[in-house]
Amino acid sequence: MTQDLRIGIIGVGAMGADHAERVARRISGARLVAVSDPDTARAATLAAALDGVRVIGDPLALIGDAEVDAVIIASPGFAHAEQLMACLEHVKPVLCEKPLTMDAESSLRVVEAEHKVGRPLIQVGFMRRFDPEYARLKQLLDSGELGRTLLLHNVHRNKTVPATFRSEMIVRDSLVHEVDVARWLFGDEIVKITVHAPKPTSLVAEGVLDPQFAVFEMASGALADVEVFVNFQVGYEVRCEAVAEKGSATIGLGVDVLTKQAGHWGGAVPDDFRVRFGLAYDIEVQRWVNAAAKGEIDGPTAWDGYAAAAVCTAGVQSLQEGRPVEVEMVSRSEVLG
Ligand code: ISE
Repeated sequence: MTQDLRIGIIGVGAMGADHAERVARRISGARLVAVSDPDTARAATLAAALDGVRVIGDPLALIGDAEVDAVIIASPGFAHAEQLMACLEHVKPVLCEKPLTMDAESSLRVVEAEHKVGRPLIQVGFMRRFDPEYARLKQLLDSGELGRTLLLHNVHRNKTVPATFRSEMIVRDSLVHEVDVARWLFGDEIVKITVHAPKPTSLVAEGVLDPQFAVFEMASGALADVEVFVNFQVGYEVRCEAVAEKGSATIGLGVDVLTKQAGHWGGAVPDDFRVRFGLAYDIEVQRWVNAAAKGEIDGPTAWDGYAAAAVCTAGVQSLQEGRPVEVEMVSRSEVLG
């Protein structure tokens, strides 16, 4: 009988708690054994509700713990760099929620450190790649049936976010998903980014630039645009339309169940990403567990995390300076050989 992969989770806020539930109840070949969170009461409550889960106060101690085989990092982005380095030091596979780190420079250091270890240990939580609708879109575009892809139009709306979610976080924590989606769907790097800020909604704190409208220029000359609106009030909506030479394809219309009732028709809008992307997270974590058990990863790499961080670093600068900013990235072969 093969042994379950023993998993420790760092950060049990909304996303970490969701992953804890997932690993404890739905993922096969894995067992949740430890959690860590600065809010020790929150960690203790979660651990008490699940069998055989310890609370380890210090996240670095969790990473080093002899009973933890692999780690999920769901702490805030500013804590990632140190925790990722510790995972590399202990040679433990890690699924790290986005962003990889807060900027291009620190992400590059992580890529270099992983390269020194000699095998991929880091997978980045760009879960949309595992969403069945996105996966079908990717397959369709790659098949060439529609010809060359020319444009992507993206919409990314959250119902609300906490008041601590400032303008730069909209780039680093929300827009970063479309950065990865554009790189992945086009199979190409983003070379320039412009983040426009229209007059903000009156429903956010003074100084928060929400919504934002970004334009990515791909190395091949293709373009992608993204509306990100994190205080949309209505619910969670993520859409992507690819326009190609011989047709277009749209995902995220949310028309799974259409009801007709009392003179009206309609469907439901999910409240947040845990609902909309629940299946994508399940598939992502299951595939990561299967791969980690074999000493591999199966999804977005540290390099993908670095590339996204480089684009977001330029994006934050574009937002602040109100102009297009070229993305600065080292060449892949320079770092990875
Ligand atoms: C959140 O962290 C996510 O990753 C969600 O997918 C995204 O929609 C949201 O804007 C972020 O805050």
